[in-house]
Amino acid sequence: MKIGILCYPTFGGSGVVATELGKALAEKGHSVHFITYSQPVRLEHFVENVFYHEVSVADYPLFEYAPYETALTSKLVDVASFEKLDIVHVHYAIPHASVAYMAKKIMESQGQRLPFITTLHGTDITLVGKNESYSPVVTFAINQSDAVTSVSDSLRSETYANFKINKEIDVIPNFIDLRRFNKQRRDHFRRAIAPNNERLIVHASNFRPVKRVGDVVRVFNKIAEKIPSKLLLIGDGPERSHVEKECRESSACEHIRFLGKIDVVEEILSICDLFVLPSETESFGLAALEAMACQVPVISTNTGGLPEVNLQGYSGYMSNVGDIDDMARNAIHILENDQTLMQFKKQALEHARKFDIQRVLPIYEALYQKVISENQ
Ligand code: GMT
Repeated sequence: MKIGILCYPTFGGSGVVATELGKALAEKGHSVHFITYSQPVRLEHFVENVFYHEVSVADYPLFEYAPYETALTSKLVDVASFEKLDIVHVHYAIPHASVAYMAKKIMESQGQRLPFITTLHGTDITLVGKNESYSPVVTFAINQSDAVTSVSDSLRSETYANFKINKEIDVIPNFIDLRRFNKQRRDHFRRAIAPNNERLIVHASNFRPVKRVGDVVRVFNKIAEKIPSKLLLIGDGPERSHVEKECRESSACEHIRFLGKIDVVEEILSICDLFVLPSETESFGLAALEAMACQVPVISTNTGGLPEVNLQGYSGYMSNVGDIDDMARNAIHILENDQTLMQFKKQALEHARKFDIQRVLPIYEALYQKVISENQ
């Protein structure tokens, strides 16, 4: 198949899922065309059958806001016509679903077909999409999609609850490439970061308010009171300076390290003992799954799709949003005993295997085939 993919190219989960899916499809022999405004972060190496088309937005003094959607639509039409795309898969509804709809209509006017699938990822529904400045367009574009998928049951229900959707939404969970995300031997890193064999706690996110990174620090302070530990914070974003301030004021400040945006997150995860994800809302929690694949148990909230990823008492524990004491109690339970920790690590990996990309990829391929044949 010849597949076009629209996504955000940044560190966000939806862009990561789109890129990993595209690479895996290309490995199976499909031609995959990414169309976005910069090189997707996970598209770091040459992959046969993967093509990247950059969207450039022509500026003009009249524009207070440069019309990215128009430029993206034009690029999609151009690529679809020239490459003879069979289908377009858009990740994150805003603005990609309405862009794909517009492109489909333009192609139709030229006597060509361009069906599209919309995958909902979370904030396009739960935070941004339901805002009245976007919701009419999001609703329309979802309903016009040839197929709609969501990354968890929870997100599917939220979509039906918040929008007037007259289409079936298929749940296709996010996935993990276990060839990349697995526990690697990085003992020298561990010795450098935790010279006295302290426990290593980790968090990775885009440091947006919804991630509640301050709670990670609060939970860590409580853990560090009981168990010698270090905290590694991976990522960057709008909340980082607040969190840094909070760290400086915390009792365990000297044990907290900000690593910023690093590409090889799996190498850091490989040396860690516990992942903390205290999000306000999380439609799936891909970062938690990446940790579990590297044998890192997860302390998370029980919001959104997290219960579909983190199994209570098995791959880790879940607590109510903001319940620092409960999160710290559960963390200490996992960390205080070597045997318990080993057991949770093993179980985290076992559960992560259920999301192996090799299981999920054929589901997407079958959906593409179905949509293409319905549109012939
Ligand atoms: O979490 C973010 O802020 C990024 C966002 C995105 O769209 O890039 O992530 C969403 O999609 C991920 C991939 O499907 C999910 O794992 C995240 O749970 C989801 N984020 C939220 O729902 C807050």
